[in-house]
Amino acid sequence: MNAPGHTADLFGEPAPAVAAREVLAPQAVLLRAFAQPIEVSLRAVIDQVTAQAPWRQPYTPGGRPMSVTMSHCGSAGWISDRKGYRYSLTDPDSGRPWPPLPEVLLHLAACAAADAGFGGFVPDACLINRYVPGASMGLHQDRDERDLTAPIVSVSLGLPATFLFGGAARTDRTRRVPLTHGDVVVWGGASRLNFHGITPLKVGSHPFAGECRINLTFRKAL
Ligand code: MD3
Ligand code: FE
Repeated sequence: MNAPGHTADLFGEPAPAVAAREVLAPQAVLLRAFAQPIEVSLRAVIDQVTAQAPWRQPYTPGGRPMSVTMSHCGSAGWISDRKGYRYSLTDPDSGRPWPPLPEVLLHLAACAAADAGFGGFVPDACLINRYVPGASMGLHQDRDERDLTAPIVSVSLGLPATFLFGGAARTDRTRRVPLTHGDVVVWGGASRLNFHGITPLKVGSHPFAGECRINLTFRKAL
């Protein structure tokens, strides 16, 4: 699908039939700036969600603080505590269900997934990670979701970051992929269990998120 309000429209050019795509690996597709046309709605829904489920710093099961802060929406939220990593139907900080997954986010995730060849993607969890300068995410796999045939859709917002894209084994060599505001990546099938991470965020400022980077990941967790 065309990203709504694509800037090409402003210049009277025909909108591209599909977004510009870069294939990172089999079934890992980067859609550059795909989310940019709806950044104003994204800012609004992130503010709504984080008003209901405030940013919090997760701790590893070993008791070490992670450097990102997180919020969640959807029927399931990812949590980490002394008992391990898992999805929970309620926010442990409030005891209430997570805020609902806004329609605009469901639509964005489904459109991006369909563009990358994963039709019918209906996520039930959206993890929201916030990075400040120096914050990073070490190499890991995402394997807490029940249905590993569903893709993960990620949306990068605010400051740029360097994404580390590895292989099926922790020791496989990693590729560095710069991700900037509005970039959307769909990871499924053959790449769904690849190791990945984010290098320490560099200092900077961006109109969308000030001195931060925000990443949304859409998952089918339940
Ligand atoms: C590749 N987040 O929340 S998003 C995470 O930018 C996470 O905050 C990073 O890794 C971030 O778990 C990276 C891109 C991403 C997400 C899931 C993947 C890439 C992936 C799953 C499999 C392969
Ligand atoms: Fe991950």
